Amino acid sequence: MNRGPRVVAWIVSFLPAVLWGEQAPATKGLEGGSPELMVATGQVAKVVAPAEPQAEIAARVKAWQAARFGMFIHWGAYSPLAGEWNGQPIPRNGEWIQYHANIPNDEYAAAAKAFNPVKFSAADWVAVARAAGMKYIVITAKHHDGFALFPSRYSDFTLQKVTPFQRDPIKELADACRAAGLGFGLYYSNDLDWHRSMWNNNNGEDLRRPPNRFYEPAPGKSMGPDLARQDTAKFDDYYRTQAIPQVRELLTNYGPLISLFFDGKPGASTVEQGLAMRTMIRELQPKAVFNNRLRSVPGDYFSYEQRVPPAADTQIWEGCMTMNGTWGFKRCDTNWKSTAQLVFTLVDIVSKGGNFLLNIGPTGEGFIPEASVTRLKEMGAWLKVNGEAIYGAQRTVFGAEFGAEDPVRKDKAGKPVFTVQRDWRCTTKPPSTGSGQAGKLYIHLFNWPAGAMELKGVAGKVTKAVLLADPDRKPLPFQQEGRTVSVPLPAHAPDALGSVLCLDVADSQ
Ligand code: FHN
Repeated sequence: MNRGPRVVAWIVSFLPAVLWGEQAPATKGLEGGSPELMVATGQVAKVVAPAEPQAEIAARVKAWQAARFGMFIHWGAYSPLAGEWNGQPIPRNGEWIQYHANIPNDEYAAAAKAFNPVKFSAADWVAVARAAGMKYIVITAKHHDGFALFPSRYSDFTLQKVTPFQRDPIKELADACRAAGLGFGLYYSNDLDWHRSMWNNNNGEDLRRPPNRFYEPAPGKSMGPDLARQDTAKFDDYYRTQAIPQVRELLTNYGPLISLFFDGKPGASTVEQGLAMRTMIRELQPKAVFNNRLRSVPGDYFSYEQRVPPAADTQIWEGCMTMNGTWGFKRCDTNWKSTAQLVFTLVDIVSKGGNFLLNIGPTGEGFIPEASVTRLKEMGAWLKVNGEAIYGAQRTVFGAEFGAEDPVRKDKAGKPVFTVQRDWRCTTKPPSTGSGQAGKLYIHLFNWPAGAMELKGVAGKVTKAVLLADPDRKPLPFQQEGRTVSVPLPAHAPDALGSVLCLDVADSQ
């Protein structure tokens, strides 16, 4: 990859941005090869264009942040394969089947012909998301395999061109979301496109491995593109003739979008390319937010993946997570997280200032796995009672509830081990100025305290305490001494998934 001069030029001209662009999270707990690790450890030059004015970003993300809970959908040519190739389950994620089974493009395209989801119903998917209490949906318009779910003019590898299925599921889903009052967002794999043969991994030209042999990188090794072998001329051609025109199609043909989830890898695209994308997004979809994974421009929010930061994160962020172990459907992956884990994760994320984008991987016929539907229904029932503590809620005012660094134990990087506490979390709503309406502290209790819940460091005068699970919202007795508040509680938690104690707080004692 001969990006040396271009990267150096950009580093010089954007050095301030590099210093205060997206802060690469500490390397603690980052899996080997993860993009952030590649940047944090200097494997890849970190070059970003200047961020846009923070006030503009804050205004743009407001409605998206208030939504707090969305559905991620990974659906594509990999879905009918169900994580199996030649009758064998592949390693890792279902949507990476072409990579892990090292399937040459022509064979993969032939297999894609079987994708004919005649039973797909956008209305059914939206109904599941609504019942779950989700406020927006983000679906993979094109993943790393290059297969587009939408009828793109800029690729020969689309659902409509290679399968009997002539409908446009992206349009149907966009319309169903709008009819149901849900936000609609799109995922686009901007830097990886195996069908375009611009990466050495799995583009049919990969000489390192015999085709159709299962492949898994060595532990800690990146599964991402081998940037050292990236063909820059091919990549630039792809960006100009496909990535940018396809994103323009998505920004133009599906109505107002709430968000764009890019999935690029650090160092793959240039700042010029990132700026071209950002300019087009701002021009065509001024209200849409996009994440940090264009990589060469900061974006509006940071995407955490499969993990929640140990403490509240000052960035604007969204955590995306699978419900089992794979994004794309994989028949043999029955390692489902419990509803209790998913509710805790939702609360944990919101208490740290983030949005939760929870994934489903529909089957090749277009059905959502029953195990996902069940969990989503149960999350929706919990949110029916406790949603006011999530939607429009902000991060905690405390922080000690997350846990603490161990005074003795160190991790592999020699940093103190963070011991996570899971007893309770706090989400908040500030007093609305002028209306005299009190602020709210929502104390989410996962480990029901014996006797009373005691809170230290409460700034303000508590005027009322109720349990959201109490349909009558009967006021609970409480004592306040300075900044310490104690609320005697009933003997048993009203909700096994998490019970919310709501404190009204006047903003001065
Ligand atoms: O490689 C992809 C993966 O398949 C999935 O789409 C996730 C979702 O955020 N993103 C990449 C892994 O970081």
